[in-house]
Amino acid sequence: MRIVPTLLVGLVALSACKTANFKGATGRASKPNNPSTISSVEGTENPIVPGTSTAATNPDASTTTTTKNPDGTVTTATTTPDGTTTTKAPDGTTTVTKKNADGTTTTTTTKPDGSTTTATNKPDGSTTTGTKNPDGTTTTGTKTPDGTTTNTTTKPDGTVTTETKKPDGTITTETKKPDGTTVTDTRKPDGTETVVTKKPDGTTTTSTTTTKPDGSVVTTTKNPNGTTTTTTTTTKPDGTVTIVTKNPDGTTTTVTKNPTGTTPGKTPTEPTFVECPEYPDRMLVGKLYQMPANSDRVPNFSQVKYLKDVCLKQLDVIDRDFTEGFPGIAGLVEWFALDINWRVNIPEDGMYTFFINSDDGSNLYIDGQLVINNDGLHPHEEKQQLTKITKGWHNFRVTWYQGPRYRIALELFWKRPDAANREYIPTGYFARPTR
Ligand SMILES: [Ca+2]
Repeated sequence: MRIVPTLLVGLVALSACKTANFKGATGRASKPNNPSTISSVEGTENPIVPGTSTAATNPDASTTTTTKNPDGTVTTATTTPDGTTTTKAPDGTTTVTKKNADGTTTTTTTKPDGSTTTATNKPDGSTTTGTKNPDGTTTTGTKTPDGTTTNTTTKPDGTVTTETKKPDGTITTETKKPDGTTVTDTRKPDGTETVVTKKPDGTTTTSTTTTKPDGSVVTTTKNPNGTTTTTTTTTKPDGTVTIVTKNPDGTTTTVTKNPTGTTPGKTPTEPTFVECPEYPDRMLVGKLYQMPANSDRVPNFSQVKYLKDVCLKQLDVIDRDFTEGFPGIAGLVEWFALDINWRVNIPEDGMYTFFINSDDGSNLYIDGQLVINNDGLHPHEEKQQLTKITKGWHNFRVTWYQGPRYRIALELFWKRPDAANREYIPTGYFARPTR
């Protein structure tokens, strides 16, 4: 019976592609099993006792170890005389581990969703992995003994992204687009970020962003024509943001914004995103998620990290810099997504035109049906749709994400039947989502 936990540990290690561990485990498991286990199953209908494993030698001299897991599922591992092991896990994942003549070990994992990952471990300790996903993207990764990891992702449209992480914390992301544009983004542990954009026409733009000890952020951009633009963004403790731009012609532009993004002189309003209060109950409820950098669309919310619920009164975020973050998460200004739900009491039957303007992508759903798709990584962009809708309560949902800092926009308008102009949907028609 002692063999069982050893085998299970080996299988867990295998799924993490640690071939060395797996080799040790199968080496033991392929020996004749604990005799008491074998004798206990002889003559029974089901030859496998829960929580035990049995080993059998096949006509081709391979050995199959069948393990019945405590939950009733079965895992099988077959080892051929040349040392190749094939494991079938209860979830349908198949793993093949092969020792190659050159001393490397190759582990191929095929998941039920059709994705295939191949990992090669070399004797020098380096690892190379390759993954083919069902959506057509392929990812290859290497890890060298010094700790540098490189991941290259190729999309069906030909875009190739290579991310390199060095042991000192420097992250370089190089994106080659099908049109020939190359964007290289280098982030150092001290917060310095350099973005070099090379266009097919040979022009190069280099933009370096550094954070000064006083907290101000300075971006220096070398334009293709040799001129330089310098932008200094300073955020005061009260949330006021000052952006000073030194233009190539020697002029200076200064823009000051209060914490809500409006310029002084306008009536200051409350922050856009607040903790959800008990009252009033007319607010929109947004589930806030953190998403991976370089995402190019609204995420599948089941695959990203949920952070918290935040509330907002209206979708009236005019295109602006977003520097204030969220209540309790002040630093979150990029690579986040919101799943916003509320109800709208439509005042009369008729044809309504909805307009959604966002930076970056967004989608509008009414009663679960996609009405406007404005998705993608883009500056503020508006789409509209004429929609027939009946009087009474309807479930509204807007999904939205913010790509790289700092620009955001999120506005939803309607034009009522026979109305001359569009407007934000008056908050008097709003209620919280039922749930
Ligand atoms: Ca943006």
